[in-house]
Amino acid sequence: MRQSENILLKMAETILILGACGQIGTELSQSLREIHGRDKVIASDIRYGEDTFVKEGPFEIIDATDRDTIVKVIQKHNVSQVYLMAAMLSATAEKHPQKAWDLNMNSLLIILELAKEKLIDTIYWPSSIAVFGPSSPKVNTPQDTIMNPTTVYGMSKLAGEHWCNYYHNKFGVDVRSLRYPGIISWKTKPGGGTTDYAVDIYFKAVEEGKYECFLEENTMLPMMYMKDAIDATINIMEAKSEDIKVRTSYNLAAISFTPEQITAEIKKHIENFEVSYKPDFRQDIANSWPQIIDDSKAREDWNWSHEFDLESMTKEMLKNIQSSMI
Ligand code: AKB
Repeated sequence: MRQSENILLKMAETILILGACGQIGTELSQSLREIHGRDKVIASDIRYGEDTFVKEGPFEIIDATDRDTIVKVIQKHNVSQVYLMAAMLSATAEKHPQKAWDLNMNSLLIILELAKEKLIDTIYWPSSIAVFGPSSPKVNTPQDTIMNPTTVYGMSKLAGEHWCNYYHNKFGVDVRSLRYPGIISWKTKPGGGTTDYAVDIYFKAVEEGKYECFLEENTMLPMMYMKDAIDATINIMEAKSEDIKVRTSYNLAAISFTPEQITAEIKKHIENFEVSYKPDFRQDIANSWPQIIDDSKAREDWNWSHEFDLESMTKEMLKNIQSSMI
């Protein structure tokens, strides 16, 4: 099948997004509505979020662990594709381990079962760099390597990846996944992650001219601007099934930097910006993660490439935060 035919087929799909009011879900809903049409994308979350744009189209209240409601909504709207974006992130999950495990695992198993039962055709489920642990190589972390995550979030994502692979191999479920790095955006703030500092720092730079960072100045982590994350997500979902050779989850990378490096970049625009450091429990989480990810497999298999570096992302972030304050 030609790529254009493949895209046309995909555009005929009705999509359900679980967790549409979260940081990535918000912008993903918007982008998918631009591609597929407003009424073809059903946004949903456990409660109404603050942003109005996800609700500029069909919206349903859904708890991602409530199978009956999910089935009703799928049948009501004739849904064929599900993006499962609901999850508890690394820092919050360390405070509520059992709850995090239940949410992150049960929601995935429900959706995988629905695909096995042929109620839906395709699933997108995000994994994370958190699947790696202290014994994984820190630099150019390969697609396949020692993993051993030490956080509940990482454990749930690694187990989830293997469930995806299992359902694909055993039942032919078309599930696709990316290991997101820290995602940086200005429309909706993240909540409960270890990489969240890299979003907060921009807001505090514009709003207060100072920031207290919860990670040490030399902690390097993999990051990505939201536009690249959305493009990657849409690209992997539009790729031909036979090009998706990894059915656990693909390494995905763009930039890596430390708090000190992002501060220096912000200071090029806001000279008097001051940052102090007060590391907390999130430092241990960050120390257990890779610094630079090797995503060559995604680049080879479905032509992934990123656009934004630290300099261009910083310009975009500061410009957009400043204009949203007017
Ligand atoms: C987190 O910090 O928990 C997330 C992630 C890297 O998956 N942003």
